[in-house]
Amino acid sequence: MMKTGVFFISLFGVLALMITAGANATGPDHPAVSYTLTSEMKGEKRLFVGAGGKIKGMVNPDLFVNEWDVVEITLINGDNLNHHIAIPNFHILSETVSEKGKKTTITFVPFKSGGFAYYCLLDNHRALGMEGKIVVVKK
Ligand SMILES: [Cu+2]
Repeated sequence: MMKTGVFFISLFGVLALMITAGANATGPDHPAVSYTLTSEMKGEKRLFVGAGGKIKGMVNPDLFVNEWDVVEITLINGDNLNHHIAIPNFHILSETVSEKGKKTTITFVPFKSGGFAYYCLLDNHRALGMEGKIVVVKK
């Protein structure tokens, strides 16, 4: 009886620790910063457009992040063309979204500071304008 009681108290302690740690942690479920982009076509142009927050309505916005923070970027298909988001400097390539309204999210940790391109390589979209910059600020 006594042993069972001790076990439950320890278990509760461990759970409480896990919950506390979870609340403070950053990780894929707790990004330090998140941005949302929508794909748009304007005539021949293919573009990323900011979909909320500080970058709302901005074309191919600069995305400011801190080095070593967990960063989340969501791309929403806004035009029914094939799109993805690639950031080769951080070894990132999202899934392709092909239908209007479909989303894909990438999560990564920028491990070096500087300016790095993000773009869509599908169907010549990068050459047609679908490219922006991630600005990683040194911590
Ligand atoms: Cu594209």
